[in-house]
Amino acid sequence: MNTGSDYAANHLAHTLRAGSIGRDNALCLDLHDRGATLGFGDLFAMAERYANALVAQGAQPGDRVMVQAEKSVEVLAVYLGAILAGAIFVPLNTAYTARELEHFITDAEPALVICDPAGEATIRELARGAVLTVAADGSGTLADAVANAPDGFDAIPRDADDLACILYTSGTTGRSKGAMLTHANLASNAETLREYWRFAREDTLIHALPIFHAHGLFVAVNVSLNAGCAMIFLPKFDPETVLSLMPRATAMMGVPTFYTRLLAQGGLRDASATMRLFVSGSAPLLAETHREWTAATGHNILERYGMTETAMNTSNPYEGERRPGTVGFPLPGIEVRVTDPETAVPLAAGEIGGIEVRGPNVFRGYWQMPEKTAEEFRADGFFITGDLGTISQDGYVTIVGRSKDLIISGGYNIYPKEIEGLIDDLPGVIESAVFGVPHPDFGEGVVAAVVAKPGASPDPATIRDALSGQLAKFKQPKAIVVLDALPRNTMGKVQKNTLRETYATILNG
Ligand code: MLC
Ligand code: AMP
Repeated sequence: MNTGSDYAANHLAHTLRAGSIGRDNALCLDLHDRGATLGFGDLFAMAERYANALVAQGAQPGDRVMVQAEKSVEVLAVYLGAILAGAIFVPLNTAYTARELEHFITDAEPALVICDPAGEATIRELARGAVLTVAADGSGTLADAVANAPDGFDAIPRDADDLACILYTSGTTGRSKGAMLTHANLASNAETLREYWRFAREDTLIHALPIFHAHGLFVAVNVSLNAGCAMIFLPKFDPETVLSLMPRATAMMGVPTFYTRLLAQGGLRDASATMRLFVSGSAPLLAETHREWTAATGHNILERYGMTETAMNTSNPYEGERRPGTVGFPLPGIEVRVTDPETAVPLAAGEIGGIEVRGPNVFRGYWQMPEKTAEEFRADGFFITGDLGTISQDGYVTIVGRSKDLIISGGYNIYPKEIEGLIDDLPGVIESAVFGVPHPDFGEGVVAAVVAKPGASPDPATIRDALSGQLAKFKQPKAIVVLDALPRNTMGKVQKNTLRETYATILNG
């Protein structure tokens, strides 16, 4: 079967097929856990059948197709099928609870939700549209729908400015916003990164990231498909498995936790002999980890910087100095500036200010939130990232902090406000402050300081229990301390810096 001949009218599908036209038998996916492989022709034929199944379930162009399911080739086929069908793909973290899902479903109004069989009852209560299931092994009602779907699908025409995906990202208000990414946002970033990082059909990428976020989907999957290279597609990150497969690969993309966990394994120098590129992002990579990795493998990790709203913005160079502690240069075609957060005036090299970005990668805005969108853009089109940084004389961008109250744990973003809101509503609690402190495995970990009402004694175990059904596990505090009062400055503002300093080592042991 030769698919893809008429993807030209669908901007993103065309880009994702570009690397494999005429190479249907070349290896696309090594599904190591299933002991199976797929060629590019197999994957795109599968995607076309999925597109037919999605349409049969009522997914019209512009409709949202939401997925909360374990990583699998079937979920990948839903992504590609949704793009081919002109629908908007909306992936969700599998860790989200029913409380969190309610908001996403109400907000995105999906025509179809695809979920794990275990979550079906909950989703059916929340969703108005069709619901199908898919388990990690591919079984479920989605498989039945696909079995009844015809082969072959003419890609629905989509322009550069049409929406391809909505990715939810939390915010300082505690309410998640849907970032609207267009076909051009994703296609341009895939092509830019493929070229910048020299991805080619000879490559084999270890893919151990989740595919419900920008890193695993827009960077790892889109770049590999655009390059026409193979992926060893793993259900999750397991350091031993990754180490054992490394001799078959040439590249890996990961969050810093991947690198610190692999460093603890040993045997890296031999295992990495065939590798040409290790990319890190989504969270700060400690300069120390960068150096330890170089010492252990002889490879310098290439650190880059991105966001859900913008895909990738900057990258250390492929050739040239990969400077530890920095995120490198603006990618080709993308402008990055550092401005005074109050006046928006661009700052000189070396000065710390707000990082702003403009380019074909920058999203169209937040789904159904025009005012919020307007707040985050300057009049000249630069997007205000909420990250604080500097640009050196020789052009390297360094992220030094965040103006947004955000914790990044193992590459996942956590907004304290959402957790504080839930804790403050618990009986016996006056108020709380949630903050991040160093965590040996996840970089940062969540800590909650709680102030009890007079006479009440909410103990950490009760608070933990109360949060467990409400919040995704990665957001739940790894330590809870009960205080008489929160530290405040003279203006009455809670001093999270003081809390961070006081409890800096609480997650060490
Ligand atoms: C798991 N846990 C976490 C966590 N991941 N807690 C805090 N932060 C995390 N990231 C919880 C588990 O629920 C479990 O709880 C305990 O911690 C130990 O879990 P584990 O089995 O050791 O974790 P594991 O499943 O191995 O996951 C760790 C991980 C994973 C690092 C592999 O978190 C991961 O894949 N992270 C990648 C995230 C990512 O792709 N981010 C990109 C966003 S895009 P308990 O209580 O059961 O013990 C983006 C833009 C950009 O940011 O620039 O890329
Ligand atoms: P998300 O909203 O999940 O897409 O996360 C985006 C945020 O992750 C950015 O705004 C940064 O704060 C952070 N981030 C991404 N890459 C890096 C990096 N290499 N170093 C430091 N922070 C990063």
